[in-house]
Amino acid sequence: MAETAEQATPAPPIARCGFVALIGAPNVGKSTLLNALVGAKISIVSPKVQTTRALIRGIAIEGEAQLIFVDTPGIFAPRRRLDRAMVGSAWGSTQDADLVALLIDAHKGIKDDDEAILNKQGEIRAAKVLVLNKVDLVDKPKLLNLTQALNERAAFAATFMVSARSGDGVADLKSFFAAHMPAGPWLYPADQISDAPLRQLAAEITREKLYLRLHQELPYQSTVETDVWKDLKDGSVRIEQTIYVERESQRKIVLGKGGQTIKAIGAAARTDIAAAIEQPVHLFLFVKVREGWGDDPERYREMGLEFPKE
Ligand SMILES: Nc1nc2c(ncn2[C@@H]2O[C@H](COP(=O)(O)OP(=O)(O)OP(=O)(O)O)[C@@H](O)[C@H]2O)c(=O)[nH]1
Ligand SMILES: [Mg+2]
Repeated sequence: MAETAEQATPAPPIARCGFVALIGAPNVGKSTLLNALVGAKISIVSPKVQTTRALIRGIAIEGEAQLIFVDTPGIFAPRRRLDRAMVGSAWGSTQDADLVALLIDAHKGIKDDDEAILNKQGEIRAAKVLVLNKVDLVDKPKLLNLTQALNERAAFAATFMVSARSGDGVADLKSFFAAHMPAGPWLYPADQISDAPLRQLAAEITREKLYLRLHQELPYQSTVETDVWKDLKDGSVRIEQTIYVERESQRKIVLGKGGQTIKAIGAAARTDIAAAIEQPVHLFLFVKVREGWGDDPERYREMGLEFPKE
């Protein structure tokens, strides 16, 4: 990843480079699509809504184009301060994008959150494409009706039908993006696929395992931070992370009976972090109660989000 910058291949003489923002309601498959477009796990995925919390960039090369994909938090009607920060960052991504891809879950169809997003498409200056995702779950005739209904709602330059999970249609989508990027020099070395610091990537992986393990309300009341990252002489890394929750009762849930839950989360996270950084990892997880962390500006800085005033 970032460490390999020195070995970069130079950009071709007639280069293209641009930003593609992936937006949509929660759970439509934005992060899965980002990972499929880049061909590596950059952004965490879970069956729960509101998994992605901040903008995550994944970088790919297609021909002479460098594509910088921006995965975004799902857009929904925000209630809490954290929701507002997440939704604000998602809309913000559309302002800096050369192309905006609006994802719709083709299986679920047009829901309230999609409606609200469609109503604001006029505010996006960049060209827009429509991406119907999860087509592996839908019959063809339904897709055609949905395509028609959506294209009546906003001016999309093109419509794509993909399955981010199986990879179906993703190559065509990527070619389209590449052909529509503006001319300009590459912004990243050719072999760089992410710009996230490893500490952040590691914290996200642990949060994913927490989400996958605990299915109740809890995930939204938790956040993970990497406190210590120490390279050891034997080539391994010692990583210490804190899982913040809001109440003692939640801390007990994360720990589990005899510490079983946290142990399982730690084991799963350690394996994935080690694979991501290609080094052996010693992972130490701590769980702390921090009441109202959702109103603490420092937590937002750690997540890469702006702190909304209210
Ligand atoms: N069947 C099917 N499931 C998919 C597809 N793409 C994503 N999913 C599943 O949908 C769920 C949500 O995927 P994510 O990629 O986390 O969705 P997201 O839009 O990033 O969600 P938020 O970050 O919460 O906004 C996961 O369980 C994915 O495995 C697809 O093409 N087909
Ligand atoms: Mg996501």
